[in-house]
Amino acid sequence: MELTHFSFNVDDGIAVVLLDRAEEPVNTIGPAIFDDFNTVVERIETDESIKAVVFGSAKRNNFLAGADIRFFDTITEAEEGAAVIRQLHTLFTRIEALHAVHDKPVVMAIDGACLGGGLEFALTGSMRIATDNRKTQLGQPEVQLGILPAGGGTQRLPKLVGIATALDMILTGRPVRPHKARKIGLVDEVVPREVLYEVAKRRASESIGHLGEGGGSSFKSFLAPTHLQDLALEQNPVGRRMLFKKAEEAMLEKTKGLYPAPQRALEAVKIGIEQGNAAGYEAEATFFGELIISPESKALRGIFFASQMKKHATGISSNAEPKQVSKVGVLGGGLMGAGIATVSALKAGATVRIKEVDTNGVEHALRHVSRQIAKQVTRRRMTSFEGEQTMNKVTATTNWSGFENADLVIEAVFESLELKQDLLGQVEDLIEDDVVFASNTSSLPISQIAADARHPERVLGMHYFSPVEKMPLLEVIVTDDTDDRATVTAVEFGKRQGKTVIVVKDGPGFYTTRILVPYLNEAFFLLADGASVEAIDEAMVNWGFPVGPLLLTDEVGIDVGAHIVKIMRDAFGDRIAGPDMMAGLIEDDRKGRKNGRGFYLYNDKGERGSVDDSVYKALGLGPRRVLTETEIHGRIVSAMINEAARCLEEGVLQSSLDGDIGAVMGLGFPPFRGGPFWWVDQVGAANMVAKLDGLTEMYGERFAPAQILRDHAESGKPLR
Ligand code: 3H9
Repeated sequence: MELTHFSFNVDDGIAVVLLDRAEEPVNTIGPAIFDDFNTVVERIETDESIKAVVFGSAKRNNFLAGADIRFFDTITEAEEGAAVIRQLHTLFTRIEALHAVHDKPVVMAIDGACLGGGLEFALTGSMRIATDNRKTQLGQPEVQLGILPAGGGTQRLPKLVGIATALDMILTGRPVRPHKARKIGLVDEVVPREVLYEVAKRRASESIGHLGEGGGSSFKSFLAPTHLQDLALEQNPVGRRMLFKKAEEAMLEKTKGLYPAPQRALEAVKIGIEQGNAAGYEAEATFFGELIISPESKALRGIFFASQMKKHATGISSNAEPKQVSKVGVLGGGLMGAGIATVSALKAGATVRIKEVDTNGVEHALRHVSRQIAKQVTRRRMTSFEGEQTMNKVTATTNWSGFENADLVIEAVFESLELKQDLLGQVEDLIEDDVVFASNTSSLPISQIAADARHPERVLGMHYFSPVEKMPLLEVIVTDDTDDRATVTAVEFGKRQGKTVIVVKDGPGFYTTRILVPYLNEAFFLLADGASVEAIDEAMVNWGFPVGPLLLTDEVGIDVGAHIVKIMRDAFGDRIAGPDMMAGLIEDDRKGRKNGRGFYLYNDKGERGSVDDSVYKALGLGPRRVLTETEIHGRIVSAMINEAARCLEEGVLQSSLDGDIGAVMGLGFPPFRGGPFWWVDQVGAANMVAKLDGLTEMYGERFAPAQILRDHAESGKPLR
């Protein structure tokens, strides 16, 4: 038996089969290993000396990461996709039958990622044992790639953990950690990595002779009390109908019906429950075929690969080496500063010194960090000892003590050029010549902040997004003077903080803020043209943005928005000027959520209510009229995309891929549309130009298409 992707050892009647795609960084499943897999199963079925099986992985921290996502791009027809899935179903059904039919219990020994098809494979076993390794996670992330679990996940998972829990995992794509997996009955035991195979072999041996108790749904898990409760509700047709209805409502509320994959996944679960496994598997295959060639899935896969590529990117073209950062100084312990401190200690493992103006600020900053760490402990992502150790890395002060040792200083104070310049000057008096200074500004040009710097080559921007702990993007901004060493230091440290990093050229608004301004401005133009606040925000949410532009203005702060819009207008002139409504709002003391007065009404607790109709009077606007959603999102999105294209044309962006990553991860551009450039490729650059030309005719030069769009319209070449 020649095997390329597995090792196979039989000891005392127990076959230990380890998957190892030696040539790949992680184990994945796809046609390339089907033959090997079938050979393994056949040997287990026929070799009488084998009484039980343990399946595991020869890779550290990785059990099986699911289907090989690269393979998906080779599928061009729905039927082709469905056929691959049927083949996989046959294989998985045979593995499930090893216990149920051949009386050979199968124990899945799981250490590391067990995702997608990986979990579906694990579900075919009689029992699952997982390690308590931090890298161990079990999940069905398929919807995040615009497909559904198609290796039996929509059928086996609900039977094991109950419909409600399975739907939660399948529809959100969120993985569970080992202890949670144990609690919901997904795994039977959680053990330290060191004893995984010893325990797995023992359990395999103990299970020999217990025919029928395995077969995909573990006997033990079935007896868990929470499980019985769920089953009582779920076995009752009325209860079940209610459950599916609620799950569908919650899903539609989130997806606005824009993502076909969760809808199909829910349908597949329902078909399996109501019509039986065979119908359920067939639904999986058919829906997979349909989804895998859908534009939504292609765009989501495009984002996955783009963010994987960014993990390897340094943002520079030379071989400059990054400075090793172990100590970070953070100026300002407000929401941004404290967030930066948190990810620097928690994710990057650095020692952090925060400087605040007074003891109140110090306390506030430390409390923020401590809360974030406590959350990790509660969620069992770290032990309380590790939590304490991490907290010990963070200190705060009202003077400059500790800053002289920093390897990197990140400034996160109020958006005032003078203040930032002044702080840079003071820091330069303290730090060594090779220490990098970063400003977390969202709009001020870095070259202006560095105007009087003694060492402008070590000054750059590190633009984080709020809340820092959650938002995945970091925009590193470099001036003509910034050297490669500083750039790569910021990029590598950003990655350690868990960020996807893009490097952009300095300029007003850099990339993300710059494309946000025309987007917000166009919302104001629409208000001036008679559209209502609700209509504008709803149209954008229905197009796929997480919030509408006017609610976003309330969230960011109308005063902050006005400040940014002014900076951009000063820099780019009328081309990027809005209808100048912010001043009227500020005069009417409207700053947004923070003072409870904005486009929306807020109660005493800061909870948002409906639109505040008095806002129109404050803006000097008359009665509203109906504008179609197509007109609203057509104008707003075109304004944003056109500005993104200018950023590419001017070299602010290093690539269109960065532009897509920045818009999706920083601004919530709908991921299923792939980002501004991916989207232009979908609609066609020629169509985009025609649309912008039409808008220019109607509304003026602000819509004049970027030259790069015209070039691509002419050449027909894609932007991505
Ligand atoms: C599925 O399973 C469908 C089924 O229901 C039905 C059909 C069977 N494919 O992230 P890392 C590569 S859909 C191809 O840096 P980490 C990755 O590109 C699939 N390649 O490491 C990178 O390559 P490179 C559902 C993959 O330790 C390298 O591995 N599964 C795949 O931070 C290292 O990755 C998922 O969605 C893949 N499936 O995280 C899982 N996975 O070094 C997606 C990884 O050349 N993957 N690579 O740039 C992940 O979530 C993380 O990669 C993982 C490791 C947690 C596994």
